[in-house]
Amino acid sequence: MTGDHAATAVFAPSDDIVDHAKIDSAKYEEMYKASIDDPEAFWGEQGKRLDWIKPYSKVKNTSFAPGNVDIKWFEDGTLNVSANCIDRHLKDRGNQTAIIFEPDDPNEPAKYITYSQLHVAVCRMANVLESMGVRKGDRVVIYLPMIPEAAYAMLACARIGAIHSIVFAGFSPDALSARINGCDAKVIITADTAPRGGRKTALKSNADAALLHCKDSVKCLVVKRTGDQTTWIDGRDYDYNEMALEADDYARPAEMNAEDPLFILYTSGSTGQPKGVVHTTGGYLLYAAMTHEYVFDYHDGDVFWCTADVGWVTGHSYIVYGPLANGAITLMFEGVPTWPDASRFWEVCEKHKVNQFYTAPTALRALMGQGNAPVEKCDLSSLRILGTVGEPINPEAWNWYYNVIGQGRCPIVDTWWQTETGGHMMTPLPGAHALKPGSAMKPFFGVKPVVLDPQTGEEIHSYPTEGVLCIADSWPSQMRTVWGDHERFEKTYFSDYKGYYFAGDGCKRDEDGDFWITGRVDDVINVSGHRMGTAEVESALVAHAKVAEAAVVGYPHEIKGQGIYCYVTLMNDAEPSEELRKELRQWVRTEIGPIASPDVIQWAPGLPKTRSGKIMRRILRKIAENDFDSLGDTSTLADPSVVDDLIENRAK
Ligand code: 6R9
Repeated sequence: MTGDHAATAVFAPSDDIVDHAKIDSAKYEEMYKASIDDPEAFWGEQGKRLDWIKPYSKVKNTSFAPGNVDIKWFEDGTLNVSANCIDRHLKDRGNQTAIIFEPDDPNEPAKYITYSQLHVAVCRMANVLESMGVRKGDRVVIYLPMIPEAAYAMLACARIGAIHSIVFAGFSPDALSARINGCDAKVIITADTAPRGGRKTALKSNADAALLHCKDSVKCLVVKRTGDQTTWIDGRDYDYNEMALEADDYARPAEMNAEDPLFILYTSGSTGQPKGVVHTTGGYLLYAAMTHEYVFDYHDGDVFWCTADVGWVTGHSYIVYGPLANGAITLMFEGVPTWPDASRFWEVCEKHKVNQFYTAPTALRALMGQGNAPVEKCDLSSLRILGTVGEPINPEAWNWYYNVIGQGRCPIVDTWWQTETGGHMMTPLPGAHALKPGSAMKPFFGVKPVVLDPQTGEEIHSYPTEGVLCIADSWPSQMRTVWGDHERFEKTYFSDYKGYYFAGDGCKRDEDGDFWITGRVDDVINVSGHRMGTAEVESALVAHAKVAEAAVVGYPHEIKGQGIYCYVTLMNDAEPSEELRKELRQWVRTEIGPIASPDVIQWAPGLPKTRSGKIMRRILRKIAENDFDSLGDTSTLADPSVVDDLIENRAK
């Protein structure tokens, strides 16, 4: 991932893509310049995408000043998010599908929920919540699988002005109770049990276990997904399906200030307990809608599929809020990519004629390891735009995605952003940019990325260059605070580099001014005085035909300062051997250079990943350091047992 790469591989969009696109390169330049030269005018105009109850007269009032970080957008305007995502579409597209629900089991029929049906379902859920005592400003925790009721619940909260906090359905009871207590929720919404990959998660019993550690007053609203038997506590547990039948099918949307919180989403940082990231109403929705339209070049009638879970920010912005604000057709998938087999994603694309497909590199690498046969049996001709999010994508996965999935026809938007940023920050636009595999390319409108020298904190203006990635000014969907702890907000994001939002990522800016995210800066290793992105070594390793996945960390090395420790997952048909180890070492030396020569290669049948698919390098670093006593919390891993295996087989 260097400037050299950038110079050799460039993929310009086809004429078809450019002709169809809402934004071409001239338009991008013009709009980007306008957004930076005069943010007030630019966002004042863009704000008209939303329906306001009371229009705003002020647009931007933001400060990153040390000790006084304060972010407000459209501060005197009022609106309602659910009215913007539903009611305003009823006149023209009441009978159009809003949500396609594809269940875990391919033999269970899909559901097509129109905007009119969505309206009724959301109003009913809003009335159910009100009848349980939920009022404007109250917090509601949502612990649901990927079923339409998850979207109803989010929008029902928005409708009455309650603040939702979604906890990913894969989290444990402990994580759940910590979040219920952290935001002092009045109600938690869950389901009986949740099918996923042919198995079932006992959500209600997890909620029961969590609620043992919460205030007695917390109520539990239970959605029926499978009809499985669950324990029931009268007075605490409420039956959603029964109550919804009785509930009125209209609820008036509450008038909310643009700066009223819409949701809290807990996310982990490099230190301490997870933080409650707070997003507000007006700026967030506007930015989610605008990025959804332009980044995916969404046109009316397109079928958009984001494979994330609503428990992560990607699901919030690009399954629910962005698409629905645009009157789009959004697909919600309950299952996993590899069940019943590795063609599931592609079968769903064929079945629903998906036009935009948005997923994570980790899923692509896993599927790539299964070969091309599962893809080739499906008709993927409906696909027009592909997207990735969550981590840097290595060129091999990128090429596979581009050539095998997109058949060389579909631009890939590599979208760099964070829970904290609410929406895409850097990404190519399909009709505007020639792609470079692995580069997030250019800032979205209104985003001012800067590269700082990590030692001096000074802005680096020349390029090619490398440094820490910061954002110099506010954008509408920026997080506003950490729930209940504004000081932590300032300390985490604004204290290392004063006057800037510090994202925690490092980046390169190549000779064309295009950005390459190199990963979290805490993942940077320093080998014999050479700084290296662990992602670079990983990328080299996975470029080898026998490697499915790799994670690289630094570990203390007597002579070099830090050595390079590689965890390598081989392809199904490859056998670990001493020869292969040598071959891989030589391979990396040839790919990057002798300074990147791996010191240790450990075979890893599995890597410790969070349930959103991020490799937990913190744990891998500890294992590499032989420090097994301070692995920290492993309960949030998708499969905690891989850690035991890695420890047992730690390379000597
Ligand atoms: C949306 C999301 C944020 C962190 C971020 C960065 C990494 C996300 C990326 C990417 C390289 C991309 N990240 N997208 N790195 N290229 N396209 O993932 O939010 O879960 O908060 O993670 O993910 O390191 O700082 P979140």
